Amino acid sequence: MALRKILHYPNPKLRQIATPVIEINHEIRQLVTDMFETMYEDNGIGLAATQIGINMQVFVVDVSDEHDNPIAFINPTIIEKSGLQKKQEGCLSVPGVFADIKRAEFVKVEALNQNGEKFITEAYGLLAVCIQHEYDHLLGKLFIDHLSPLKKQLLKKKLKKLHKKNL
Ligand code: K1U
Ligand code: ZN
Repeated sequence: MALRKILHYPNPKLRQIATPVIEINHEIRQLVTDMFETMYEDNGIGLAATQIGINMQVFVVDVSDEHDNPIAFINPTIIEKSGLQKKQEGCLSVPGVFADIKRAEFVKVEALNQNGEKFITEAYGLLAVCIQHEYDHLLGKLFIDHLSPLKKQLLKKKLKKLHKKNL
């Protein structure tokens, strides 16, 4: 097992569109294991391969308090969504920034697991938010892209200041 380095905004790799996984082999299973380890280490509830510089359609989530509900999604497709909810989001690739984002209340997702088996999951609440957040990462989209142009501008200024402070 190995911890992977998480890329931070504005790294251009975060804007790449992930490509489907062709074969679920030992390398992919190792990637999924490392992604769970990295996500738990950083106190995250989700992590997309894009965030560690790997341009493949893979993300992991676990919104449980006990870290006992890990789910890996390979080549996911959101096949249904409905309703609306507004929840505060953060992102391991945009540290120090939190914002209320509107997302669907319910999603139905089809994907492959680490064993290459197709599964369908239905999610509400925080799990639905997390799945949509990670799915966006695979499309090169960040949660701050959902903000109004004005709010995004203000955030960009804050991020620049934070970046200078940490140099
Ligand atoms: O993709 C990521 O950067 C992980 C991100 C996922 C996420 C958080 C909050 C709402 C939607 C998606 C995080 O885990 S950031 C960590 C965090 O802020 C958080 C942790 C536990 C519960 C709620 C938020
Ligand atoms: Zn994120």
